[in-house]
Amino acid sequence: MLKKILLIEDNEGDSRLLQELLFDAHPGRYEISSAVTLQEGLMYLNDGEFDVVLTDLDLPDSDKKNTVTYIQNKNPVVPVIVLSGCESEKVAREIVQMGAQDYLIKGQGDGYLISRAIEYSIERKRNEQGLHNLAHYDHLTGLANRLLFRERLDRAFIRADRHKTIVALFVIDLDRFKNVNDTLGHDAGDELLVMVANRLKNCIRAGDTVARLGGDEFTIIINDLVKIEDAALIANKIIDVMKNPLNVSSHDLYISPSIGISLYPIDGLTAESLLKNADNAMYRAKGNGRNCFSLYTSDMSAALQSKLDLETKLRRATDKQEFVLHYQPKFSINDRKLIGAEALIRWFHPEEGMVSPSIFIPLAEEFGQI
Ligand SMILES: Nc1nc2c(ncn2[C@@H]2O[C@H](COP(=O)(O)OP(=O)(O)OP(=O)(O)O)[C@@H](O)[C@H]2O)c(=O)[nH]1
Ligand SMILES: [Mg+2]
Repeated sequence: MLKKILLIEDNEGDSRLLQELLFDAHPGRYEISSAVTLQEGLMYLNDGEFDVVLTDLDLPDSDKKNTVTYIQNKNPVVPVIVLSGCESEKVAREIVQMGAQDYLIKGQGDGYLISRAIEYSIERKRNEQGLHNLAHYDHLTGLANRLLFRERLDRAFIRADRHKTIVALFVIDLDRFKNVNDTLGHDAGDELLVMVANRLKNCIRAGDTVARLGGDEFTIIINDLVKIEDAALIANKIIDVMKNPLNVSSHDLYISPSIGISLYPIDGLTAESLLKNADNAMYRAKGNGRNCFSLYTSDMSAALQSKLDLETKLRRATDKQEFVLHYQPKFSINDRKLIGAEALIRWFHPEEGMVSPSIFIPLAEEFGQI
């Protein structure tokens, strides 16, 4: 199969020799584009697809060590082989350690050896890429996983600082997803997660990231937001696209999302705080009846905190026997007799006194303590 090579070499003689050696060894196997400066090489990488880049280390517009970094920044998937004089072999070896796939010493070896280095580099890069994918992508949906999500989020912060824009972080959890697993099985659940992933991908622009953090929980990083309102627009778009049924195992399923949103730098400056806040907002969306979104507000953590405190106290209250029953007698008006009593539960808290049932009953219900 024809392989496309980008050769970046400022010495015309070296460039011609290498092309001739490759041609003699394997006529017609390689198509070579040649550039004489790094800038020209990077332009080639912009415009076309290459199977491999061969680059000289001593280019007029670059220093030895940065050449490969520039190439990899432009195209992270293309394998790179460095060409060095024998006096720079040590540097060449270091550069391979930094991420180039191989090096060749000019004037050593024939076309067969160069060809072998090329094939081997392509193979090696493919393996590296495979390992990279395994480590960075969710195997079920193909979305970014938690690791890549964190890398992208850090990059989004830097970008937002530079451009004075906002990053929106969405945490999306599917509503009652357990029902799908329980009624149609885990495989159907998996199938549904893949379809949801594809729909989410369609809601965002190329520079944004959708990730699956695990289970039925997804996140989206939206870059370059100018107005906060735009985050709400995108959230509504997601809710809308999820309204159409998904066909899983010949069933039409309806699944809705609950979305929590936090914004950088307004709601937090670190990945942890932003994620925690988006999570809290997502729980509020669940609490508001699901299939909706909620923007994080700073009072939310205070409200949430006092709710969590109350939950803890409520759990201990049973052990400490802080609940008391008050009996309200029932009289029959007709025969003026006591005919029974209603038992009313009261929470007598040692510090806070009598806590109203209108506060603790809904909480106890929510926490499954009733
Ligand atoms: N099919 C499938 N199910 C998963 C996977 N990972 C987690 N789950 C299930 O996803 C469900 C997620 O549950 P939750 O989000 O807590 O609950 P839910 O039923 O969606 O209800 P709410 O989120 O509260 O609306 C659990 O039942 C998990 O067992 C997976 O990879 N595949
Ligand atoms: Mg869920």
